[in-house]
Amino acid sequence: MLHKQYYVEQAKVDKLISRKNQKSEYYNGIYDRYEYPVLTREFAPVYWRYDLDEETNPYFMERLGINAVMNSGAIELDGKYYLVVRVEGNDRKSFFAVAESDTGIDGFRFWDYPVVLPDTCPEETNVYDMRLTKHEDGWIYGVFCSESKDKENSDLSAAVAEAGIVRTKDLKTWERMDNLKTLHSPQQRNVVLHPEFVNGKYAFYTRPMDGFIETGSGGGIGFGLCDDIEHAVIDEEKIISKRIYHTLTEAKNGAGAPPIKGKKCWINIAHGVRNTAAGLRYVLYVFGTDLKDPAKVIAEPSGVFLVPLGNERIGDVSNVVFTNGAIATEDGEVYIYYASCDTRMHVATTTIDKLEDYLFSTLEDPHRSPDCVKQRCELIKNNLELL
Ligand code: M1P
Repeated sequence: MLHKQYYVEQAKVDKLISRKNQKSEYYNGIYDRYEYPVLTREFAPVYWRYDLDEETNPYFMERLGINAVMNSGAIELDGKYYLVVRVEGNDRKSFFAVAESDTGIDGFRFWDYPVVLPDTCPEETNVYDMRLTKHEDGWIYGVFCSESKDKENSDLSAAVAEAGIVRTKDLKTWERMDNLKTLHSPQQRNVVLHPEFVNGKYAFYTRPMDGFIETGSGGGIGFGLCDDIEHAVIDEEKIISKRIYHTLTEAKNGAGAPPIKGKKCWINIAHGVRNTAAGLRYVLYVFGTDLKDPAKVIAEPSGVFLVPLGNERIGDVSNVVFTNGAIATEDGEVYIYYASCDTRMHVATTTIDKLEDYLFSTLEDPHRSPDCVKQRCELIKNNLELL
């Protein structure tokens, strides 16, 4: 017989998992948003958080709390939707855990145990934000941030971010490769593996950074090739999506979900960051790259794609949306998984056709207010002729 509170807490988890999600009233024609998050910390199994033994936990106290579930890699396998979730414990350390769903929009249930990665880096303090790539070499790769203390810097918060690489076939057994080395960038975060070989090599989207928070001279999202995925080294990083003054990428940007192969381009969903009086604001944007040359940007719609709205603006790190996983099904449906405020996970759904229409028919940013007014006047004039 377990403590009676166990049954109360378990019923709460079960209720959340069985709750049906539905499209919200939000409309922009580009994607649908949903009424409920797909995962919050309250979805974490009771047996992850409480000691169920009445002798050692007579007050049924939470012993290992979960603070947040966020930035998740995503993959579809045999018709099921899987997230490799960044779970943050009350101790601030993140780890990965798999949650699966039959629908992709609700019913996400965590597997019993978190992912146990090979512990190959003694200095590594934290791991987070895994991007899952189904690569044409037959493996599923996970590329994540591996963070350690910057021993060269006496500032207690000074850290070093590298890209860790693991691979699996079943999301259960994981093999760890060497961390990615980029010869010209001291730090890396938001690294993504491209799903196909490019010129016979593994291709990565990188985010060169001078420091742990500031990208400094890092000019945006980079692209680089490497021969050996087990000991990955990138020499040249070509900046393909630049940081630009007075745009959503002014402070920094980073690749998000591994690119989705469309009919006209690779669809890249990334994040951009600008500084405000209220702190950094993270939003999503989309760009398209050439199907034969993914380092060549061929579609750059103006402005934001998805921003934090309503309750999504409230959380541990306010004013943030962040994606590192999306699923495109065989019939062209797209599930974009995004976290709000480093706190919870949501989904937005659309299609490859809609995303390509957005990419190629949305105007580009003219970069000056007078030209933006011209764009809008043109739209209004054409519309008034129709009304
Ligand atoms: O807090 C917002 C995000 O900050 C980081 O992103 P970036 O490297 O672009 O600054 C990441 O640590 C991410 O986990 C976090 O959601």
